[in-house]
Amino acid sequence: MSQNKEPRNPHAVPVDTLKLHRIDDSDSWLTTNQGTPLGDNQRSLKQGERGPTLLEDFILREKITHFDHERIPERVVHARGSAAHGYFEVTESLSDFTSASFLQTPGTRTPVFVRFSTVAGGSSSADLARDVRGFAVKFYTDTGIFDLVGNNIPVFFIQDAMKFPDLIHAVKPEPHHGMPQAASAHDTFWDFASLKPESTHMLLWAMSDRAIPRSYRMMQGFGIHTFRLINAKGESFFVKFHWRPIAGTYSVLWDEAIKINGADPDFHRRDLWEAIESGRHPEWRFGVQIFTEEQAERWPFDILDPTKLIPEELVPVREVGRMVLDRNPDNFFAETEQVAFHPGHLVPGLDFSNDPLLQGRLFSYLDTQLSRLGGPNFHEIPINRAHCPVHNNQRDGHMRQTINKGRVGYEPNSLAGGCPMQMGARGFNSFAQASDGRKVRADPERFADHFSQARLFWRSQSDVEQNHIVNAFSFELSKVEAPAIRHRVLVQLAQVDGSLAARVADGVGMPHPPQYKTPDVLPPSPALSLFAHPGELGIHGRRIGILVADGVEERGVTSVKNTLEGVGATVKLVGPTLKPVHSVNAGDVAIDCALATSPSLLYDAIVIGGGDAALAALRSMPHALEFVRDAYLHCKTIAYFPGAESLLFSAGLPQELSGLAGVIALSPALELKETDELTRLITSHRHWSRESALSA
Ligand code: HDE
Repeated sequence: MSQNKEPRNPHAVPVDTLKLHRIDDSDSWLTTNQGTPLGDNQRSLKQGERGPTLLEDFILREKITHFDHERIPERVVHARGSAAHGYFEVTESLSDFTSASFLQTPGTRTPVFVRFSTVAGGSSSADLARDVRGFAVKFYTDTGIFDLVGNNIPVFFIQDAMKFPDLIHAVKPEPHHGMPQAASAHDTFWDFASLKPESTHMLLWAMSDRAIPRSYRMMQGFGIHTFRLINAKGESFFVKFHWRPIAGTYSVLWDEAIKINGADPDFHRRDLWEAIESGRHPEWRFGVQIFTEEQAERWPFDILDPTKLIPEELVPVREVGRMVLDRNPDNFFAETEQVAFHPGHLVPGLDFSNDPLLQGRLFSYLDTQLSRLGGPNFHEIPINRAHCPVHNNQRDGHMRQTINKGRVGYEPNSLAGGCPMQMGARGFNSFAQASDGRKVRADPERFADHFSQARLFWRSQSDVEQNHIVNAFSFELSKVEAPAIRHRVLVQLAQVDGSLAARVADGVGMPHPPQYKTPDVLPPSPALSLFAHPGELGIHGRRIGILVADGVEERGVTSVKNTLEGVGATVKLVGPTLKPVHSVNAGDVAIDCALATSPSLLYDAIVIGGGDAALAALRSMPHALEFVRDAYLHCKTIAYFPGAESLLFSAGLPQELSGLAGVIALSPALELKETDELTRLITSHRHWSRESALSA
């Protein structure tokens, strides 16, 4: 490059500010990883133009070798995930209960990195699998890293870590043919589940709509296990951790989920990314259920059993903080892939309980990082580094970054003035819990009740949610080939509720199982319904698709778009192609998405623009008919301008539109009462009465 030419990379830092000794004045040259500038990055080094490639080509070998090793082993579970940066802010001091520094003073902010994930699928599987979602939060506190590695469901399949490899082997693709990907609907999963009755409660959650969330932004999070808080006086309290989305808890329908997986397998990943990019920062409230050992003794379930929850009606959730995700990662691999969570990353003021599943996890996560991230120095990868000082005498190891200085690598020492030294009472100290048990492989007595809380969950669901649970069991079991396994699951369900078992049996086409009488140990808990958490955001952050074509009446479309965007919704104009459409009255209208790539599955509600020619054209397009039909089947709000009735009828809507739940006619002038009603309908998410009418 000559002295006068601009560097090719406009973002390059001027070389004089870098003060590097380079061969000329530009930072835009390609180099090897050793900094050697490349003369040619197009061709390998050969013996003549038509000759063999030479082994001596260190440039080619370096490039290909690096490429060959670009992938690291994916997580054995939770391989598919998406993450974001943000902050946690304490809103109510917990100093009476814990000395954890990040929970002391209202207003204190702690940086966080949060990774959401599915469990069973590989890293390239689709987002809308029926599955539990991981909800892992890394708090970079001023006294070290605290990882709250939870899920979006408050209980788990098994009670003891010993069974985790079996559970995962059962749910993962069957080993002989590697199928199915990211799905529990196969024999080995239900074989295992039906032989482990402790899984029953979790099975009901996994077959509920919790397992097909509308968005990561709309999921609750749970620490699941009981943890301990320890205050400055050394007193300990038990605690369960909760995250509640301010966007409310919403899900999609199963028919929608399987279609979204084809239309946009990155649906959740994209949703999270776009929400943050557009400034609609996802937010959760942080809640705690605090209780004492004496309280726990009186309850009919064991608080060390991770297949049980504590109903909020028994111990209310106290909101003490909020978490906001406001920055997308810069690099997926460096951050989302390399982040290493571990329930054993704990700070002073917190401690574990003896939950045997949690105890096993304390071994597993450190162990898995050694093989996934290559060695014991994974804490030096930028995303895993503590934000407070780290001083110890650990040394060396694979890929060590720190260059430790001096000759002292031990403690106690005098040669380094005794540093670094232990902190005593102000440092991390485990709660001195008394323990004098016999060495046994055995469960506490209350671990044996596998059905009371499954029944509690079932009885706490609305009719719509119960229908969806029945449908999900029926779908999954219809994919199970061995009749004996299907039968065992039905017997398992009969111990939860006779009608549930009978309805699933009908759904699968099997005889009804015998009746059981499981007592109602706890009253229903309304908080366990998805519908109990509508959120605080209305239609803010919702996606609305407006269907238009050449000949559209522009006035109404522009008004509805502006109105909905004005209240925080994302609005996309969907046309036959990306070409702007001609309007009858105001020139061309720009299109955001083409119909074939943007089905109504990707929207929370749809609007059909007016204009006779536009509607006549849309009526002849199969994708347009499908757009409307799916929105109707999935119980979404459908708004339409004059003349669109014939498109709705062609798509299969009943001839009598007035009085149809969630279907609203708009006038081109778009009156205030119409927009108010439209906003109310979209806020209510789905119009379930249509679903029952459709299945009747
Ligand atoms: Fe995990 N789990 N798990 N798990 N888990 C992993 O750690 C494991 C369990 C959870 O976004 C792995 O770094 C065992 C319960 C989340 O990176 C691994 C047991 C809960 C994530 C592992 C459990 C979870 C993981 C895989 C039973 C909810 C994703 C890669 C004793 C409270 C974290 C990794 C991320 C990941 C082991 C049970 C949540 C293998 C042995 C219960 C959210 O270490």
